[in-house]
Amino acid sequence: TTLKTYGARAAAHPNATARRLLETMERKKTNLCVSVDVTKSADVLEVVRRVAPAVCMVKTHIDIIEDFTPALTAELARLADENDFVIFEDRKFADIGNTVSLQYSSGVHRIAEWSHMTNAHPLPGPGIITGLGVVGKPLGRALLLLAEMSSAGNLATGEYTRTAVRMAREAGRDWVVGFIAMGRVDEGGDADEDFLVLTPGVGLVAKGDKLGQQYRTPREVVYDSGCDVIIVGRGIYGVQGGAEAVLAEAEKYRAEGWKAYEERLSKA
Ligand code: UP6
Repeated sequence: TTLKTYGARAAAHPNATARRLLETMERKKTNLCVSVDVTKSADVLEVVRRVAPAVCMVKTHIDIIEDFTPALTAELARLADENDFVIFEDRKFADIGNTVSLQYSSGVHRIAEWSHMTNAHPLPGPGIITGLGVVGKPLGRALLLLAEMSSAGNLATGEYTRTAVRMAREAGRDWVVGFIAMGRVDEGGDADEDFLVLTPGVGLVAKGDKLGQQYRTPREVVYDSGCDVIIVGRGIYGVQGGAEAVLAEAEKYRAEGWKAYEERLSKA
């Protein structure tokens, strides 16, 4: 997987959202996902409009927005089509199948309506995948499992991680398209298997925060660890210098991430 181009992987992928993501990555030459963790609708849209040319994906935490209305998610969906990126609501579902299908389809946020991709903890067992699939599969959405985490002391290690990968394989790639993980947790699979690995905890400057976050560079994540998408939050939207600086910083991460990918392709 790590030696194939994003474009070649797109052509062979059974899931429409994964295909769209991989095609976008190839076309825009970017494996950067910006995590827009700000709490006002106008600020979310401002950051998204700025970084749009540099990203393949925008990640949201819709439940942190203080002035949420459906106009925000409608505008995000419109911007995604206009600027060619995928929306990933980082909901981290973690309940029984019946509950998560309600949380995914209903409530104030109606995540399934506008978010192309979402994610779940494998903790509750395979019912969480099935429950989300009842809602998301008919819409052509895609699901990621959290196989590992970036924060210090997390419990998603060893046998837990291996079980997450097994659950994804059993669910089928037309719905579970990959993982949140720190590296290639999917080694040893069939030749035609192709999971996406999306990796948070990426920063060029900071090494961590006061609450256990741990950062690695785009190169460590993409070249050394073989991950597919780098997820960057505060390193981009938190940069000093206003809106201009945000795009410049996103472009810096895009260039770093793409260079690491190109070098990885010629590793062999
Ligand atoms: N995130 C992590 N680590 C994980 C899973 N998810 O940091 O293991 C998410 C956070 C945040 C983003 O919820 O939205 O990725 C990282 O933000 P940062 O770059 O500002 O640290």
